Amino acid sequence: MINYTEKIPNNVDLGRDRVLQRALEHWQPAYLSWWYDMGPNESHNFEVYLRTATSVEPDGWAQFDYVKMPEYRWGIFLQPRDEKRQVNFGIHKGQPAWQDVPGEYRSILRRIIVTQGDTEPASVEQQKMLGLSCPSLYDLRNIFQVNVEEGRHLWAMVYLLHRYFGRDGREEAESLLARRSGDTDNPRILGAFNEPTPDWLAFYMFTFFTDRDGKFQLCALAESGFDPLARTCRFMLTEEAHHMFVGESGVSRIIQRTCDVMKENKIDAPADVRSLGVIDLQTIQRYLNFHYSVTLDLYGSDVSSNAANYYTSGLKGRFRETKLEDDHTLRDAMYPVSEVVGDKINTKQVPALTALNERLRDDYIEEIQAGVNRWQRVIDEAGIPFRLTLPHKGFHREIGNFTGHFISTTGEILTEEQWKAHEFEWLPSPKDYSYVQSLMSGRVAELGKFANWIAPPVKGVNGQPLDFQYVRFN
Ligand code: BYC
Repeated sequence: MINYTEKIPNNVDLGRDRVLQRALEHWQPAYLSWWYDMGPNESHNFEVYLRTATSVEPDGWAQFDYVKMPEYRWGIFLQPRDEKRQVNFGIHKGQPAWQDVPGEYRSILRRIIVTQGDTEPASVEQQKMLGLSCPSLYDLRNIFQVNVEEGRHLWAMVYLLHRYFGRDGREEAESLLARRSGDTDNPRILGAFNEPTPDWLAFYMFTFFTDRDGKFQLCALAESGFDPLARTCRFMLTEEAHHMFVGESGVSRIIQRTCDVMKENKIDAPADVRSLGVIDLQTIQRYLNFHYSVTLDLYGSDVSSNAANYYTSGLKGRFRETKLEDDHTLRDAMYPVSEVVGDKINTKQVPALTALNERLRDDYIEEIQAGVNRWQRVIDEAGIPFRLTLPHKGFHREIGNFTGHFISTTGEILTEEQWKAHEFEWLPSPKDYSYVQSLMSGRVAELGKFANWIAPPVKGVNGQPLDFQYVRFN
């Protein structure tokens, strides 16, 4: 028998809970078998310089060492309990935070946890092949770090399902290993997690845009009145920060390299830029448009009775709920949402309770805009007259009020025919994808070397130099 207390670093007293131990004994081999099947391709013998969470102490929660990924110690950590914590919003505001699942909310709470849990293995599946075409050992190590931590986030949700939801929780935990990203019969739950991540530009865009949805959703769940969920999400956010760093710095390094080549060679036409083996800024803009729009869909409908219920019942709060100054019940508050009326996009006021998805999306957009501004600075500093912009909120949307409408990147309402005529000015075309992939045909694995299409990072991982052996291939 496996000693789970040793094998799974945890601060939930795993060794003393026999029921939970039995559930995990059952699930863990299935998880590993999923990892062997769907985890990073051909990587099982690699020794990777990884960070492993070993506690929740702010200064020293992680240790770095070489690990074979199937032997990674996927731990279970909750932020320490605050005995005085209360439900901070909704109709139960002021009651002590729940340490167990309130019976009347059992099924919606399970649904939220399953939806969150489903995204974690999905992203590992989406990134499965990318290790074969990494631009450096540094980047290879980073994608593996992201992958094992998404695995840990799956463990975090599975812990909640096993510990608090009995038999149906165990069944849901099994289904989390059965769905597959992009599978026609048994897909992942949310749209963006069924899209392919075919190359490294897509990977960095995904970790910048989609992992940041992860951040905002986790922040909303970290406000939950169901205390174990709140405490779990708080710790997950610690790791999430690195994933977004990988995305933001990855795109920034690609932009940097492109700008350097453009300046050096005094060129700006995309064909000339491509002829020198780097990614033209226009293609980067199209990838941005794609990842931004599919990620906006992840917030759900602009007007949603589900979202209102989650909030009213105290299960899912707003971004930084406890820092907001209002009544935290939103009984009389209104919030603006967009809708398409004829050939116009109008704004209308709706009860704020029903617009909570839209509000979280707006909070997200603000942070995304700041990140895009940082990318812009790289272009500006190179003196290149090109602007990276976020497309209109209604562009290329499949969930919410814009569904079924054909909106341009600048917010004009078009006919389907007009929209199609511009599609590949706005979104990556098959040719763009094949060009980007042509740059990434093999792995760059020499110490300290970086592929031609990306600049080196400013510094290495955990104080190590850039020519450190971040991955040993054995
Ligand atoms: N695709 O009222 P509606 C992360 C469904 S990312 C497909 O509009 P609601 C990560 C919806 O499920 C964060 N279906 O929306 C990132 C519902 O179906 P049911 C993940 C969609 O319920 C990178 C129906 O449409 N966490 O962590 O208010 C790497 C009507 O729903 C979509 C969470 O999402 C879509 N895009 O809100 C790794 C938090 N959108 O239930 C990890 C938990 C909606 O009627 N989830 N639908 O069958 C939630 O809070 C909510 O489920 C949502 C949707 C915000 C997603």
